[in-house]
Amino acid sequence: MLRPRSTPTRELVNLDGLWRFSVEQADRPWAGPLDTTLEAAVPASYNDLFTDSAIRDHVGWAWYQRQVRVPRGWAGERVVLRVDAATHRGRVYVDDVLVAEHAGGYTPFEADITEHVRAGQEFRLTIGVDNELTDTTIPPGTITVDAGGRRRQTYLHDFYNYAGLARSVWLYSRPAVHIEDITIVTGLEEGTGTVRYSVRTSEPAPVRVRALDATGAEVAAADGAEGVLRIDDVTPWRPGAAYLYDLLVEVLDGDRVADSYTEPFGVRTVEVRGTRFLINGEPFYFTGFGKHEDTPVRGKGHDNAYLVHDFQLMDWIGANSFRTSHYPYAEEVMEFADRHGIVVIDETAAVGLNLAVQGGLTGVPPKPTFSPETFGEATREAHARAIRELIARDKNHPSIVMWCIANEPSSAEEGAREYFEPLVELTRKLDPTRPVTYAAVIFATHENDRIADLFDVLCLNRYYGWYIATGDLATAETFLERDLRGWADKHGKPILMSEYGADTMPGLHSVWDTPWTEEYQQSYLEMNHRVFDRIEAFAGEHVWNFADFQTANGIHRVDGNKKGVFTRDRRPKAAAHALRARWKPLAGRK
Ligand code: GCB
Repeated sequence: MLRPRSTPTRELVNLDGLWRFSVEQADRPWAGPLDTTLEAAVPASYNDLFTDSAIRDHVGWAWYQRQVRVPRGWAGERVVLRVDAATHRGRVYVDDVLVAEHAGGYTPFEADITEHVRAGQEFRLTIGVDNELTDTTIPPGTITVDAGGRRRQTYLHDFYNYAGLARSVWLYSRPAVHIEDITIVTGLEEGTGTVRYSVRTSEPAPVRVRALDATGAEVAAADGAEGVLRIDDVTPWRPGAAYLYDLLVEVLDGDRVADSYTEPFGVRTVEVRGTRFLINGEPFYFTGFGKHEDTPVRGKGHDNAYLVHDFQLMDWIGANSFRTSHYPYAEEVMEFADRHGIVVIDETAAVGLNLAVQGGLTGVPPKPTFSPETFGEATREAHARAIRELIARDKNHPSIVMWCIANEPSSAEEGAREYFEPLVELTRKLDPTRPVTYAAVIFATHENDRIADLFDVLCLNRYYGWYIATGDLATAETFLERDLRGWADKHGKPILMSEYGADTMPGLHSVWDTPWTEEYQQSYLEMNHRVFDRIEAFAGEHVWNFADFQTANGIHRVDGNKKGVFTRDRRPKAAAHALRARWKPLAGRK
């Protein structure tokens, strides 16, 4: 799905701002003006905006509404409404008419509303957003009713179930005959870049494409909806040294340009060879974080100030990459990574497909994770849709070098292979060019995991010294090394530590190995690094987490998860300086 852009043939109106808001009309199909005095900011999760816990903990539909005027110059154009994300399910009404419905909280959807609006006139736009998670949503969850009759949402993932319109809403115009999709796949042959492109149009029409370099000069051109462009003396897109070209695509109607759209792209290749992860044929060692979209007040609301600042901090600390744990991030984030040479592992929202975590450290599930009664056919369908929508949205970003299709599924359980095999196949069919991975939970060992061989890279989440051997780093070091060597010896694939971390209260200090202190976080990371450096197959390290983040309440959480190397307001803990000392020089060494 193309991102809405202003082009010579398309106009764009941003609908962010203050919208009327209510959770009162809860489950009623919407009709009519909203009777409320509340206003909610868009983009933002609604949960932390208000002081009312009934809103924060609300389970079900919430309603956003505003008036929108269609620009008067849009007569004769198609009018499209685009919602960047409605978490987790959205319904869009133009006046009283339902025009779109979408499940999946982190991918965009749109509706052609031309038949329901008039250029120059206003209409009432209502967006319903449902935050419910069930066995058949991605991510999954369970709704219970408490003693007081209130509905409660529980879930198997460790971040707060923020909901609402956390990303932008757009109104845009496009011509009747238009470009629907563009796919770009690049290659490098000595000094020449190859750009395989394919353009889907709303109806058969002549297509012309031109590749422009960063100065706007034309470097290649072709006619036709599919083809290969060759760029001589190409400047590749490199980690830390981004270079973007533009693909200018035009649909023609005789001599007239009916539609025009510009898609940026970078020329680079990605490949797994043995235990190496190669970008442009050169070994790449990942340094960085699992992140979250999470800030005070806004929840998961996209914010360009935090975007810029987070990337500044990543640069300061020497991080060359991050994983979009545990859901697709806002498209602004992907575009920023493209422009600044940051490498991304792009993850679906399939987090919590694991009932074994309910068994605590025994790892024994109270009931099977993969079964018709728990996560079965319908869950897998929702998961497949999440993969399709992620790849459809993100396939052209040079920064994205790998798809991560799940975080910590119960991969050692019966049924895991049957569940995952078709999903891996689907991912490869949709994008044969990028490696595929999943992040393996600690209960999945090299001995009992049933799915690792289906994937290209072993991403391991390990917490020795935190959840296991708490406060005993010597034992933790032995356990970790044994665990990692087992995987390395068995699979001969690159290993990336996709999570390792220790909760840390800023300001808490000790001369001993005391969990929660700033010193312990540092010693914990150092212990991990000693082990990584002894293992040949290591291809990278992503600390959990970039910053502290909000979670559901729990006795093991102190106003959220405190494994951040930065606090929630982005101040460094002591470990940040230690990481910086390791990572800054690493770029040249590994
Ligand atoms: C994990 C999860 C992550 C949690 C983290 C933790 O394994 O993937 O979502 O936040 O552990 O801190 O427990």
